[in-house]
Amino acid sequence: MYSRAVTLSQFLQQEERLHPEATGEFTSVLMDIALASKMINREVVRAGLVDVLGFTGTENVHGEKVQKLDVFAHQTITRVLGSTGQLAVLASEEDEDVIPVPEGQPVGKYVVNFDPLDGSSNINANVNIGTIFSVLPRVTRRGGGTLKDCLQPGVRQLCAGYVMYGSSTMLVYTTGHGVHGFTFEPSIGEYLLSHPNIHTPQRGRTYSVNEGNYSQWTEGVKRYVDYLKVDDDATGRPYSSRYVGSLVADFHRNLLYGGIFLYPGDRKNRRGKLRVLYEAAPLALIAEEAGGAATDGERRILEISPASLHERTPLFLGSPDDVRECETFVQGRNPAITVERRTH
Ligand code: P6P
Repeated sequence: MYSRAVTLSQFLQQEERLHPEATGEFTSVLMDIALASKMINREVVRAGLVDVLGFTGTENVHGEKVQKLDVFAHQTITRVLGSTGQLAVLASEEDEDVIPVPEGQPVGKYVVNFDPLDGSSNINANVNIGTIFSVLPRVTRRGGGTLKDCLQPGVRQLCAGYVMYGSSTMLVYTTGHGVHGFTFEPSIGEYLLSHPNIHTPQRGRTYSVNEGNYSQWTEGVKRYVDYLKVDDDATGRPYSSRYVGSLVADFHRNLLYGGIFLYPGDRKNRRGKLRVLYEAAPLALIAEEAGGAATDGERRILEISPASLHERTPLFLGSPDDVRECETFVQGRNPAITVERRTH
């Protein structure tokens, strides 16, 4: 039944053999992330049954109500990864400060920034949610890792990936040698290679944005989204609007089918809503490795050096031709293009 199946562990070992200098430590970090995701997946798929839903009555560092699954995912990843001796420090969306390796545990040479359960507002509606992770080399030389180890530009990432919990749970990652997707087979508890070498289409026909924020957008973003809606067969417009409101789900669909995801800054939040370290940067590495692009409207996401752990950034992410075209509107470089603005 599984004669041709390749597990995540077998795939990582094959990858490791391509790099004689590899020590296996990095592979074990990825396997630990996969283990934590299996533990989270077990609770996510049962969420509607064991009253894990609902609020803990506490709030996270962003003043957002924290739901039990968020806390469980955060604690699971912190516990599994913190006790392996591979990490110097961790950072989570759910924690205001960095998370040191527990007292008495050996300190390793890697750093993991993660969003334990992105899309949490969708938990109660059984809509896809996800874990996003970013693996970096530590930059400090001795002792426990510090904030400096976490605050690195995305180009320094050794690995980036996400786990999408849904109708089937998938783990997608890159180490700079292709983007590879694995589908979880619960009956054997293994991730099986299902999407080797993912490449995103040069251009898509889909855009993903919360149009409820239209009135807050800059003129350039408004013109771009209006432009996508104009009926023009020659340029493949109008595009279809697809917006789940769960970053991992919207990104994953556009990665496979093509298209662009936008979370622009606006009058209320100039930097937008999404965070650099554990949302934009890991997905930007995956997008670029799959042939796509990721920008804040002016520069590559991967070149942003965040000054703080939860720094936000505008995000335009997806098929390269779509992202480049979007940038020309955001930067006001194509005033000649007339765009009908729908008033209804
Ligand atoms: P809005 C979920 O809360 C999240 O962080 C991302 O998963 C998602 O892309 C975005 O926020 C949705 O935000 O403002 O459109 O609800």
